Amino acid sequence: GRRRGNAVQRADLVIVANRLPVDRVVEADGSTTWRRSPGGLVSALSPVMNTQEGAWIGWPGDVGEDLAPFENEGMTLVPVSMSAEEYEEYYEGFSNATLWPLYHDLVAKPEFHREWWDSYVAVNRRFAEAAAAVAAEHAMVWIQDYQLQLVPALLRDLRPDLRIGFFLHIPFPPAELFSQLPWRRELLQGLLGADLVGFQLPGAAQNFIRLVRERVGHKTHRDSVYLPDGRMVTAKAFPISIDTAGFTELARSEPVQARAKQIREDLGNPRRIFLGIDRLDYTKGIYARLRAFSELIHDGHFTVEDATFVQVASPSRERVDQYRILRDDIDRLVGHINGDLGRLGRPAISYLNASFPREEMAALYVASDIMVVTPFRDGMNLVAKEYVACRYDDDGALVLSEFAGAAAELKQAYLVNPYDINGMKAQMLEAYRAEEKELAKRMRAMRKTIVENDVANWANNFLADLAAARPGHEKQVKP
Ligand code: GDG
Repeated sequence: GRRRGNAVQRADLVIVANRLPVDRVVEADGSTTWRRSPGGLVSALSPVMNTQEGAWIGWPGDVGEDLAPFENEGMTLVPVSMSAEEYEEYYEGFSNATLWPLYHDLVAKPEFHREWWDSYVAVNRRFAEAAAAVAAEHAMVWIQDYQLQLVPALLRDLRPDLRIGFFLHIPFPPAELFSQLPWRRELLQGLLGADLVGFQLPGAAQNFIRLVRERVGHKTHRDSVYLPDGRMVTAKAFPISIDTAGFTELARSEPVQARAKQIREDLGNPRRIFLGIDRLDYTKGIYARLRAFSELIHDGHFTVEDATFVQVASPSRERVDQYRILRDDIDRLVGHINGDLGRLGRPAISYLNASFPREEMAALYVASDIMVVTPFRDGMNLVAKEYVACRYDDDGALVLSEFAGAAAELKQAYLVNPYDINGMKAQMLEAYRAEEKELAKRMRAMRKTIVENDVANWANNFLADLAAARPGHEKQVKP
């Protein structure tokens, strides 16, 4: 990308997210360029961004550097700088060791540190200032996720003319859990700076509304909050989705088909391949699902020749303590299971602690018979939807936790409670034994769901509601 110095075009649509939608690439001659990162959010938003003057504000991925805004594939990218200390306190600390476990049902114990909070406030302010500087008059600003919950209010203070939207990608906890947070009121006030606050599920929106009523004392009715200054905030569910057509096309492509066949052969052409794909995260229930699978072999329901489990765990947040502990636990469990149950050239579990290109992911989805998605709590879970998108022949089974947001839509999955190992074993076995006709009936219904609600629908629905919201200053009734 080329620098444009100070001549940054003011934008009508501004996305504010922790990360910029690009990754730095160092060319052979040592120069750096930027390549669009593969995320679903970028592909969902780039059509809308290209029809308007769009800007994206985010952290470029390296600490301690100051980069000027630049143009990339039709949008202005505005890098926000972060020191190494801020990265530790705002990102690894408050975002991922305080908010992440607190918002996921306390699956791990959240840590509360006042210095982390101070950093969170400082970094949120920097993002808000960057947004205020780049947004055109009456522009729409859409802020993403739990790292930036103070940005709506900080931005409204600077720019009351803007329409401000916020979307939370992770669950929003019930009052009983959220209330542990020493800064609960500040966070709620931060979110209330938005005109529209979006969640994955209606229950999360209700949790938010109840907390605002009880902890901030504002009047609420159904999905609306009425502020003393006459402004109104709407809290509503917008279940996120994937580029369904894009995944289906990729799955059907010749290279992915060939690679899927190769994968089955490499695994020794077992009758059934089970698959798990997750960021290596304690919310995802990887440990419990591998135990359930190993017990099915141990109990004699099938052998390692009949069935094998491929678990991809992509490295994530590796410097956060809880993630290191989890990695060690899973290393030990996989070693134990393969040592106990594996035969020469036939491990029970093929465990890959690595990231792969999108094409390889698609080939794994195509190659596998039973996708196992068992989070203890998950905002949505896109992996479940991606698997369904890749099963264009209406075959394959999805085993899905009822605690993933996706379960509200993918009702025909083999639903499980990941805390109930025996229940999980029963559903995995049922999926293993299911007749083709039964699988096709379920898969057809799930495919219909994700064709009807893809990520473009998600983005358009949110932006249409935000466009219809009246920005705060117009609603103020001055005595
Ligand atoms: C958060 C919420 C919500 C994973 N490993 C590789 C790879 N992936 C891709 C998957 C999928 C995405 O990453 C993971 O999305 P999930 O939804 O499954 O989970 P989180 O990362 O926790 O996402 C979640 C989501 O935000 C969106 O709102 O659904 O609930 O927790 O797309 O395919 N992709 C590639 N290589 C990998 O190794 N290329």
